[in-house]
Amino acid sequence: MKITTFDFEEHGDDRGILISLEENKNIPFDIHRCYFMYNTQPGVRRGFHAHKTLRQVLVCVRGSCKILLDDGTEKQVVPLDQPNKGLYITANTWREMFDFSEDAVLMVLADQLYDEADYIRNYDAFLAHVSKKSEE
Ligand code: T46
Repeated sequence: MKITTFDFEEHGDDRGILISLEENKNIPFDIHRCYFMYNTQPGVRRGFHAHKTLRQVLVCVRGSCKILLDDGTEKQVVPLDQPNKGLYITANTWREMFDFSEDAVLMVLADQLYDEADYIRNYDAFLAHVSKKSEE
């Protein structure tokens, strides 16, 4: 499975560091939504779904967490532990987020507005979906 991560340019000086995220520049799509999760409780695992079309970039802007990606054939775990690192997740990829540090803030930039119809929340339905896609 091909994993795409980004190392965002840091604009640092003696005041600190600033990172800028811009659509179709260092983010590979038009940004239509931004959401973030924090105060994630110990031991929590979130996600457990894929998207039919949504593309997203995940950035753990504070603290750390891990992302499991699964394309239906292979699984890989990507640690997110630096605010200058982005993980690109395209459609048809099952994801689970876990191992959140107490201070973790996971920010997500998405190319579409929230649409529950784009979610595949059942793992067997996900496997059937990717298998059908590979036959097309
Ligand atoms: C994803 C991973 C990385 C909204 O009302 N608007 C939104 O934009 C989002 C993302 C969620 N919600 C509502 C829907 C649920 O009632 O917030 C609640 C929690 O959402 P969910 O259980 O889907 O959260 P996660 O952490 O399992 O998944 C989220 C995104 O939904 C998903 O697209 O890829 O983060």
